[in-house]
Amino acid sequence: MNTHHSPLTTHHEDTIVALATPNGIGAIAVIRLSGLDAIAIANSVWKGKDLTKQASHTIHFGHIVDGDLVLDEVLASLFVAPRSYTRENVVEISCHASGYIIESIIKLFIKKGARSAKPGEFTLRAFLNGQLDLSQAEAVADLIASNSKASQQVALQQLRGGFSTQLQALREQLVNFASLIELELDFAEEDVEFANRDQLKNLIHEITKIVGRLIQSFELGNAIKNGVNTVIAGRPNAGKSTLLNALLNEERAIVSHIPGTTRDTIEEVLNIQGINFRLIDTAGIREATDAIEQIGVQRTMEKISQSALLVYVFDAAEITTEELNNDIESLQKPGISMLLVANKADLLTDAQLTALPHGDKLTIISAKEKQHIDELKQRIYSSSIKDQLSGDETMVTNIRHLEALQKTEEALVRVLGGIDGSITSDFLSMDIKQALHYLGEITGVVTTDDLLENIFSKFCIGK
Ligand SMILES: Nc1nc2c(ncn2[C@@H]2O[C@H](COP(=O)(O)OP(=O)(O)OP(=O)(O)O)[C@@H](O)[C@H]2O)c(=O)[nH]1
Ligand SMILES: [Mg+2]
Repeated sequence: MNTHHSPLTTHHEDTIVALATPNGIGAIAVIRLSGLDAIAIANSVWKGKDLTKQASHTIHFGHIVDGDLVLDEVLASLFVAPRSYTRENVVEISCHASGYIIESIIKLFIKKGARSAKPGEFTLRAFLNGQLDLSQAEAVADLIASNSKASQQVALQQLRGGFSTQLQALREQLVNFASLIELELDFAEEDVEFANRDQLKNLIHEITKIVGRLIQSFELGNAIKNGVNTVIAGRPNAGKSTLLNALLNEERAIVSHIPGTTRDTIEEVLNIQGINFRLIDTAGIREATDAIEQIGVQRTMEKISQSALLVYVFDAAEITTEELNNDIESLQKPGISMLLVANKADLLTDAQLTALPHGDKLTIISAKEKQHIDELKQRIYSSSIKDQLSGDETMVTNIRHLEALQKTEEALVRVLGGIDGSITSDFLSMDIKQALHYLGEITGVVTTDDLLENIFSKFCIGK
């Protein structure tokens, strides 16, 4: 375990190179060089102004040449250390995006002393050089992967500092206490207390409150980042597939009057107000009539148990009150919200409509006639996103952060218990150190090579 920045596998003296834009044909491609020799290496294959004599944050037109051979007409953007993403010298070459040109230029840079960058190595260097803390570096990957307005906003918020600034400040205060308590250990015989126990308790309460709030935010944060698993289930012929199609506004699933039409699950993403809902249409639940249908029903039950939201659809013209109540009772699971959808309202008389059990859990629709579909969408949204999204709140979206926060919380509970139970300073000190350790893991004050490897290997090359 290293405290503070681990040297990891990056060798700082190396200058690294990679394509920063997607592979394939396009208008332009950007090749990025970072490291001590980045500017010198670019200059050694450059026909144009002397790049080593230019100011930071300037762009230059010129040619990349291999001896007498001109490879391309390009633009070179210069970022002189430490004013760059990695805090090293960085040159970005914008060339024509032909696979051949890109490969030739990268090969040329390697011939002149650069080496291929590993996945995430630019961002790793940004972290190791103190440009970003670890949670910010992770936010870079989240931002690239973001596929909805909400997930982009949350990632951007984290990239801008998010909760790490807040945690860092609290952590520093806790460090102070830890050192005072350490001092007490040195004077063990004299039975003195340098660290005021009441102040310590107040601080722990404050941190616990913030940590607790962050842990709570994960449910929503995770929904924003990964989408909400939403299962559409019910009896055969209830109109589940018709509903899926109506929600997507597309004939995605096969619909027929034959019960047992859907056998395998069908998944599609529906974006409602910036949040992705992963809709899963399932096989109708009943005593299966053949082996394949039986597998389908099993799969339905599995999908329900993995979902956050269950949209239970019933044929309002057919179902009996008893059947309805049985279904609701057997499908209700802790941790899964359930919405009731009475379908085929177009077939009902006014008297039948009013006889339905009204309430904010029940939505009456006609999937076939596309009636009240928007109302259902609104309910799907508000059943998962209870709080208003303001766009600037700090939210935990990362399971690694969640786990570190939970361990911090556990350690803090032990510290509080320790103060109240008047345990000795050395045990108190140990629990505080644990809390500090887990808090530090989030921002990367405490890292291991494995942890960094794990995080950055998931990045793409060139980032
Ligand atoms: N009148 C009316 N018919 C509907 C409505 N929704 C669905 N149906 C009809 O009900 C039948 C069954 O619809 P599906 O969407 O295939 O039902 P399902 O729940 O997916 O059925 P399985 O896949 O077999 O479990 C079809 O003939 C649909 O046209 C509706 O709102 N009104
Ligand atoms: Mg179906």
